[in-house]
Amino acid sequence: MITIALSKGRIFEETLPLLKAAGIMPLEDPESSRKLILPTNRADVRLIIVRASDVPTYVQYGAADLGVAGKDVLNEHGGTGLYQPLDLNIARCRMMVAVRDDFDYSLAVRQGARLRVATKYVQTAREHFAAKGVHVDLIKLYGSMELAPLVGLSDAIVDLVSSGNTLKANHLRAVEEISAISSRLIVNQASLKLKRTVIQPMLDAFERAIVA
Ligand code: PRT
Ligand code: MG
Repeated sequence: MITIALSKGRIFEETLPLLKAAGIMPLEDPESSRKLILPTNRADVRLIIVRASDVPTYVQYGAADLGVAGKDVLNEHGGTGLYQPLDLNIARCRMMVAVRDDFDYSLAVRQGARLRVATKYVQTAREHFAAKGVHVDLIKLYGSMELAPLVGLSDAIVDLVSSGNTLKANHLRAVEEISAISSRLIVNQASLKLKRTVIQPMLDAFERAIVA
């Protein structure tokens, strides 16, 4: 049995065509089904539906053989025990630093001010500001980072931006790009060795589908 961990929403939607290219079709839709284990047309392949940030954990411990996770999530997880053979080039966005429209970020940085930064991506933010030599107090949040500067919780946020509409609607602006983000296929290292004859053809099919 091969178990593939996915999160609902954009990752599931954008992974479907790649699964299809590998001949794998889920028999139920996670948006309407309450099942967390979804059978597929292949008796030897099942999908499990987990939170986006939990995908690397399931694969790391071998509870899933494969998974799809954003580079943002992988950077926070650290990648221990994971093989990352393919950039699937899906769920693309950018990791950005953003501030209120009326906050002079470059002045604050020039003056060496200590910045308060709210984010779900503490690891990413710590690395980014350390590399710039900017002193920050990091405040861990679990969502809706855009609110933090509006109510005085922080001077800046580190968050994902795709269309930019959420920033705009909240009178925020992006001031720095930290990195481009896309989702990667991740594979449990032991699974790859033990189940190579089944997993390798899947990887090959995904790779052909990405190029196409
Ligand atoms: O929602 P949940 O708390 O369960 O977890 P999650 O938010 O990590 O999962 P999900 O499914 O929302 O995102 C899964 C993955 O999609 C992320 O790990 C990213 O790699 C990727 N992705 C791509 C994004 C976005 N684009 C994105 N725009 N993840 C989140 N956003 C959010 C962003 O945080 C911000 O609040 O959308 C908002 C901004 O969007 P725009 O279009 O207004 O700029
Ligand atoms: Mg989300």
